Amino acid sequence: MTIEYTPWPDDLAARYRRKGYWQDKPLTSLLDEQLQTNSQGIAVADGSRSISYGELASYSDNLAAYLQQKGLSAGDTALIQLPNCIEYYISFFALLKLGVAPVCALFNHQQTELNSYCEILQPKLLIASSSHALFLDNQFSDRLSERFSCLTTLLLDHHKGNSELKQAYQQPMKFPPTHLDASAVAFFQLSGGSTGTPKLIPRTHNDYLYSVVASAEICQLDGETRYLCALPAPHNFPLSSPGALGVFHAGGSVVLAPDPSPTSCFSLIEHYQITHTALVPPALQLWLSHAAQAGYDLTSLKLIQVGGAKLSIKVAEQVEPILGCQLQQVFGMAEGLVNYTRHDDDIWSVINTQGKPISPDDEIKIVDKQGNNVPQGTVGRLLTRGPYTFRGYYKSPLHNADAFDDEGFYSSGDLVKQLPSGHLIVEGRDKDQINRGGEKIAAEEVENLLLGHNDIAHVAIVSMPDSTLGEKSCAFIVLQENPPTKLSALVLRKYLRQLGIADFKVPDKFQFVAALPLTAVGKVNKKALRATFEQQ
Ligand code: OOB
Repeated sequence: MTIEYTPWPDDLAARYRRKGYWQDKPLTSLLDEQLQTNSQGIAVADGSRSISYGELASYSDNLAAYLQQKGLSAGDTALIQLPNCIEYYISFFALLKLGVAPVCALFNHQQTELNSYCEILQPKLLIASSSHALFLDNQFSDRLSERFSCLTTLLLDHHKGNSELKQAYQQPMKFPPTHLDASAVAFFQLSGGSTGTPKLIPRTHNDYLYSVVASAEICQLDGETRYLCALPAPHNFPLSSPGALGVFHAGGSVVLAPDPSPTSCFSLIEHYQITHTALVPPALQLWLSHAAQAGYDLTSLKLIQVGGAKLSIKVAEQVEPILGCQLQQVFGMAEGLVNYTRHDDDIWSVINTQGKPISPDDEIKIVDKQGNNVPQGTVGRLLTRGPYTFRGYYKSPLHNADAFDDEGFYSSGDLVKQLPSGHLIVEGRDKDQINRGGEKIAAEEVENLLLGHNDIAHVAIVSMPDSTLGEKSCAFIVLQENPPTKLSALVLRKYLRQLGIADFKVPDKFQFVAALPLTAVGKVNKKALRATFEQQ
């Protein structure tokens, strides 16, 4: 059985192979290579524990064999939700070795998100952690198993003490290497989204491995790299840009932090002599303001990557003087395209641009509303295709018809301009999404949940400027006539939390209005709603 996805056209696939981007090797090959030469080297540490490359390889073999015995096989899918811990990479590689494609939920996702992923993927396996409130007892996992009959295997990781997951990966078992088709789907990335239902992004072994290997080279990772993974481990940035997978490819070590706060990270930087890390802009701001008085030695840091949301020039300028290391801006997306400022870029480009694409074969179009190319240096909508940019969301033909142009370019929803050097500057966004300090909120998803409330007639969620997060979210609410109860922000927050959505999606502000402004064609005029904050 194979997992369906929209393939690249034959001529482009042939080109990507000819140019050596696609090597027809599975993603797991980066682990096999370390096993040959560096099996004693530390692959991952999470504060109190560490495992070598040899252990990562054998633990993931053991788990793959255990899951095979339980009936999982190539072409199946799985849902993983784990905090930043060693078990995340063991599970990820075990599933890849089996040919089972996981979607890796973020740890702050709640029942609404997990239900949606199960709905789309119909996974056979769930790997979750009892350190998440949803899995403290069996209520939610029982409900999932009842609702999704495909879900036959649940592996819970008990944070402290023994668990089925730990027993499974520690029990030595032979897992004979199986042939993996490198053009098949390896796993699913999560889309930041701009629609009512979350979308999944199939990533193949070939395309993902290329982005990892090329990124590791651009960021000059090597066996001495010690990378602090403080953002959620499954996110595309800390996983592949070059992220943990790039570090594994280079034979360095990944150190996991529970979150990107200075309190969690600074002692780890000193202890492990961290050389590289990846942050979102709000976390960088905290690092800058705490570096001096924290009393930790941060001098091992060589490179701080910052991405996920626009970095202000003022903050970018402070990185070298305060943290004493190089800044790299990263503008990427789970759908594929990743841009980096380079080591040999001039200071101006590092501070003022969001970098240039990984690959000479990343094709960029910048177009106006009618789809015509704009003159160079003019702001327009960014479209892209290339050797690691996907060609379609999983099982979403209608949405795909809008998300791609007729040449197969993906429309990212970002407004950018390109300099003659190829560097891109992100100027804004033309998608119904709020970027809350790097965490993406699809407005429609939360609007639909609020519309489920009996007393709400209309709702529109837009971004409002915020000095720390860049943007926060505001819900404009029109109540039904004569609602029986008095609705307040407090009541609506509680309502959303009871439905179970990630906390960052709960609007920061609720504004009750008599009516929503409409455009000439009768759509909600979100531009006008956003403008109300500019006037304040
Ligand atoms: C990364 O991936 P996603 O999928 O969470 O979000 C992608 C979107 C982009 O389309 C853009 O709107 C925004 O996030 N974004 C940035 C940015 N980096 C991402 N906007 C302005 N400046 C930046 N530097 O966020 C992601 C994936 C891989 C590497 C880095 C970030």
